[in-house]
Parts: sequence; C-alpha cells; structure tokens
Amino acid sequence: MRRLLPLLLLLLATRPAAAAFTFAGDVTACARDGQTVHLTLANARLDVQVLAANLVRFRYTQRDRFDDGASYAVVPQTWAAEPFQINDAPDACDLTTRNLRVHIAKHPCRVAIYDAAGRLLDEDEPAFGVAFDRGETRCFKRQLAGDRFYGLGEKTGGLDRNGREYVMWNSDTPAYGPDHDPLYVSIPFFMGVREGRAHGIFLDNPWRTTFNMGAGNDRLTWFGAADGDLDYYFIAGPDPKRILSTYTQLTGRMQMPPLWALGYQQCRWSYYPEARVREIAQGFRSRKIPCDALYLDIDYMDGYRVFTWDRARFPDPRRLIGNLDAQGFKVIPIVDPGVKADPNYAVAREGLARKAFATWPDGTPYRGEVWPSWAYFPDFTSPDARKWWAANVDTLLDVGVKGIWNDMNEPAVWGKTVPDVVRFADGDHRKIHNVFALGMARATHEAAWKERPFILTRAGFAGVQRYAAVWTGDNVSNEAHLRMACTMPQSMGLSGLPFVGSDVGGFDGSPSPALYVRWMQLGAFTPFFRGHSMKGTPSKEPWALGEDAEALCRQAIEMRYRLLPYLYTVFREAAETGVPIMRPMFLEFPNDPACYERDAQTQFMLGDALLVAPVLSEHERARRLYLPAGRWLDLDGGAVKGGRWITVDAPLDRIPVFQREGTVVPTRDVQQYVGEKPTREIALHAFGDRARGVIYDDDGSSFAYRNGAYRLTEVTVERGTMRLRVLHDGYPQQGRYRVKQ
Ligand code: MIG
Repeated sequence: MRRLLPLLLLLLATRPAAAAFTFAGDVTACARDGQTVHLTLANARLDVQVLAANLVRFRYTQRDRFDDGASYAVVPQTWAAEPFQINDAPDACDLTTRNLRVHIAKHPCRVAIYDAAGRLLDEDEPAFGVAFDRGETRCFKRQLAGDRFYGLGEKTGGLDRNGREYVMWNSDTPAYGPDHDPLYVSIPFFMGVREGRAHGIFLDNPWRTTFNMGAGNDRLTWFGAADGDLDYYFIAGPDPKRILSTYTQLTGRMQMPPLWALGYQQCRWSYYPEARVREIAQGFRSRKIPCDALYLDIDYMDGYRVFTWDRARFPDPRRLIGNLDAQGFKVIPIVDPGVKADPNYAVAREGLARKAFATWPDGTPYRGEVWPSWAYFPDFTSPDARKWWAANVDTLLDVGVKGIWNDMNEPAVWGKTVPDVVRFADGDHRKIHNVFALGMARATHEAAWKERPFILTRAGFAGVQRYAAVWTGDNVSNEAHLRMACTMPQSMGLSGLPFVGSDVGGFDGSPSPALYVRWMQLGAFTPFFRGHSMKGTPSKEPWALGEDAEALCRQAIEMRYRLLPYLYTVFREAAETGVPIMRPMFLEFPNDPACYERDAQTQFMLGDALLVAPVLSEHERARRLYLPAGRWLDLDGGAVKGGRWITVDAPLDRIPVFQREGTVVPTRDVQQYVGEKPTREIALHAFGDRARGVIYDDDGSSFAYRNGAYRLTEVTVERGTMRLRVLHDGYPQQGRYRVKQ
C-alpha cells in the first residue's frame, strides 16, 4: 500500500484536468487608442470600441491576438469618430458617450452599461462575467425580474425568448415542431427590454453559438460561442426601432425588391412539365386571381443537376419564360448548392478545375449526398468560387428568369451534416457552416442582374437581408403552424430581416378549406406572400379547395393588390431604416405594457398605420384583440375607441384590420399582376381630423431609384382637405390622388 501511494499520486497529477471554465480575471492594464480602449485581463484581452453614441463593441479573446479576417455579417464601413470621455481609475475604467456610460470594474473585470440618465441597461453577472473553456467562450449577464428578451431571428415559440436556450446552427428541419430549435437561419442578435427601455446585443460570431435567456435558472442569462472571439456589439435604444436601425446600420439593410415581388407568388414541388406550368398560369388568369410569380422546384432540372434543364419536360425554357412574362408571370427556379459529382456534367467539371469546392483536409473535394446523389459543395467564402457561381446564375438570368430560390443551403446533406473537418477558404466547416447560405446568397446577388434581384433563401445568417428574402421552411398544414406563420416572421423582423413569410396553406399536409383561407388571409399581410406545397400532398392553389375558399382567397389576394402603394412605401421605409414591415405591437407602442402580452403577439402592425389581427384558427369566428390608446378605424366598420381589448366578429370572409388615427393609407385598383394597368388613381384613405402619410413610388424594377429616380410625396389631410407636398421629385407622379374618408 505504501508503495502504491506515490504511484497513485502520480496518476492523479497526470490525469487531465476536468473541464472547467477559466474566468477572465482582473484588469491589469488599460490604454486608449483612438476609439478603442485596450484592456489586458489576467486571462484574456478585451478591446472596447466606441462606434457611435449608442453603439459599443466588446471583443474578448483568451489568445494572444484577436481573430483576423473580416466579419461576414458586419458591412465594412468607416464610422465617424464619436467623441467619448475615458476616466481610468484604479478600480474601474469608465467610458462615457452622449448616450451611455460603460463602467468596467477591474477587480475582477465586469462590464455594466448605463444610459445618460444613469439607469442600468445591462451588466455582467457579478460573480462570473466572461469565461473560457479551451475554444469556447461565454458571457454571463445578470438577469433581473421583468427583463424580457426578443429577437434571435427564426425561432419557434412566442416572441419573448425568456426561459429558453437557443442554438444557432443552420438546420434542415422538415415539419419542425412548435418548440423545435435550431431551424434554418442563425441571427445571433437579441433585444432586452427592461421597464420599457430596450437595448440590443449582437454576437458577431459564425461558429455554433448559444443563447441562454434564463433557461434552467433564475439568476443569469448567457451567450457564447463554440470558438472564435467573443465579439459582441451593445446597442442602446431605448426605442426598439432605434436599435433595429443601428443593428442594420451594422449588418446592412434590404435593398428595394422589384415591385412584383410584393405580389402573390405560387409554388409547388413541382410544377412540370411546361404544359402544367402554363395550365397553372392560365388557372390564375381565367379565374381572375392576381398572381405575379411562378416557381420551378427541383424537377425542372436534368437529374437535379443545378444550372441545367430537363429538356423532355422543358424543351424551350426561354420561350416558356417569355410567354409567361407576356402574361405577367415572373419565373423563379430553385437552385440548390450541391453540384452533382458527375464527370459528364460541365458544371461539376468546371468547379473542380477552378477548385471552387470545399475539400477534405487532404485536398480532395468533399462529397455529400443530396437530391442529385453525391455532390460537391461550392466554397462561397472564396471570391473566385463566388464569381464562378454568379456566372452560372447568369445562364439562368439569360433565359429570362427574374428571381432565384436558394434551398438546402444550411447546407443540408442526407444523413446529418457536413463533417467538421471539411475545409473552406476561410476555415473548416465548424466556422463556415452558419455563413454558407449567406455566401451563397451573396454569390447569387453578385450575378449580372439587369433588374433588381429577387432572391429567396431558406438558410441565412445575420446580414442576409442585404441579399435575400427568407421563408420559414417546411411548415405543416395545421393551426400550430398557422400561428407560427404569424409570430416567426415578426421575430425575424425584430432581427433585421424584413422580407419574410411562410408557406401559405402549409407545405406538408392537407389543410381544410377554412384553414387554407385563414392562412391566405394572414399571408396577404405578410411581407413575402407565397403559396407552396410538398410533393405528394393535394393541390393547394387558391382554387383547389372548393369554390367558397376560392372566392375568399381571391378577396384576400385582391386586398393585397389594393394595398400595394402602401406596402411599397413600407418596404421603402424598411430599406431605408431597417425597421421591419410586419411589426410586433410593442415596436410601434413600446410604452404600452399590453403590447408585450402573449395574446398581443398574434396581431401585428403592417407599417405604422394598419393593425392586423388575423384569425389563426379554422373554427373560430371571432377574434379578441388589443387596440392601443387612440381611435382606430375598423376597415369593415366604423371608428373604435382603443386602449382596450375588444372582441370582434370574424366570419370566414373577414380579416380584422384597423387603421390608426392620424394616418393616411394609399391604395389603388386591383390588377391581375404588377404593371398590368397604369395607375389611374391613388385613393388616400385618411382617418382622423388630421392625418398624415407618405407615398413612395419609383419604376418598380430598375436600379434608377438609387440615383434619385423616385418620388416621395407627403400627404396631409385636414377635415377633408388634402395637401400634397413633394418631398422628392425624381419620378413622375402616377395617376391622380383622391381623398377617401
Ligand atoms: O428536401 O425542393 O424547403 O420548399 O419544395 C426537400 C424540394 C427540398 C425543401 C424546401 C421546399 C422544397 C423542397 N426542398
């Protein structure tokens, strides 16, 4: 025994240490260099950079230096040097801007952020702060009773994120359940709201990240990444709209889409052969149901080879697309990232020759199995590969397609996920996975578009709004998903993605006519409005569920087309400011506690003038909803007093929509597609003794608006008398304006 003891001790000493976090420790040095304060910590380094009065970047690393390489999410830009004071005392270092004070306690290092009035906005958990475990990082924040969290993009559940833990790892999740996480898109950005004052935190890290919003404990929240710098931006509000505007100043904003992309779009897996596509087009026109776009899902390709056509099904794509265009339909084909590993296929050969694909560490191209069977995956982090991809997209644009639909870009592979060791120019799969789709959308955007691009993507990362609209993937024809089709796009809007929507009718399954109608009624008010359905499910075109449903769908779609002048103006506002199109109630009314309630999350504002309370049930024929203070105009009735919950009748032919007092909503007559008829008249619906609104207009498709070729008109109405003021006169006025009260 005595002889065994030293051996035992030796064994204990050489046993690897149990996994444990190392905390950042004391601040040992602090030095200002322009906008940045460099802090040396016992076990890490921290750079604090003041970018704007309400925007401060915190970057921690436990390594010798910070990660190099540009951010995928943040738009390169020069920030004007925002003045700030620094007060470096033995126990703490304080940075003061016009809007906030960053207090960094030194023993140990803890960050607390106050507004200009000295109110605490956010602080590190006093006992923990920032910690590391090998590559992993964590930032612990103190949680106070009453804190609410929003954002994180495409997430299930209600809008508030409290009490759950969320992961960012883009995942192909067909028929996801109402609690499932993670889904297709990763937006590592959230807002915290404390006593009506909001702040935002954006963790700029593409690795697998985790956000614990108080799950499993009553003490703290934390966020962290599997590797890479702990690089986060703190954004002060207090107005949540201001946070979104700053967040999108960082990560970019949606560019104006073509106007037709605001119309109704029809998809199915899949419409083929071309005669079937023509039949669908005819189906819309003969029934006078407006529609602007038809999609081609994977069966248009030759054996799922991207950038090819199945010539038996589609003998002359250019002619088909031209004919459809003449009828007012844009054609949008799907493009998946996997390139079939087939030596007789030019795209695969070219990609190999240009070394455009991700590889194994031994340099051989990686192959994963997807629709075309074994396939190579483009390395969208390589500028050269992006260029090559864009040139391939050009071949589709050349035959006349007006939009591109990117799917399977998580990237999805049968069997699970791309192996971690697979290499891209910028790093291995663990680092690149979440930004794969962002790179694909970027490459697609870099193609030679002659008109404004319309790109639809399933997966994405923070910043994807610069390139693409996003839909919420493979939902199901049931009420739980109908509800999600209302809340998820709102959450995405709260996370910088304004152009969003869900498959109308549900992708998988077979809705009852009533469920389908309710879905269409919701869809008519979501930014992206597309019906879609899965292979093997019954037809889900607006006429496929019987005559009654057809009439009600037509009504909803016609409503959408009437609202286009208003909607286009709201799109413009989103493109200019980053404020979403479909807005959670609290975004418009941040000081009204009722607007944060769960029940208020199934209604929303479309722009600042319309309150939409869709019926998210196939059986209910009434709707309880909240009207904030002030008067509201029931579009199917008269004025209603707000500041209270009301219940309204909602038979199957009614969508409860209310106009806010003091606003003006421009509408036009119904067209079967955008551009079918010239605008003869814009009706201005003013509500209130005094009302104000703006109308944005441009040619709807070219890039000329960027050089000022647009018209912005302010309308004020006072007791029936209208006054127009042209704020920007770069495009001729369409039609005449007429007040409707
Ligand atoms: O493995 O292209 O979410 O919209 O119809 C399924 C076929 C692949 C998933 C998309 C869906 C699309 C389908 N795709």
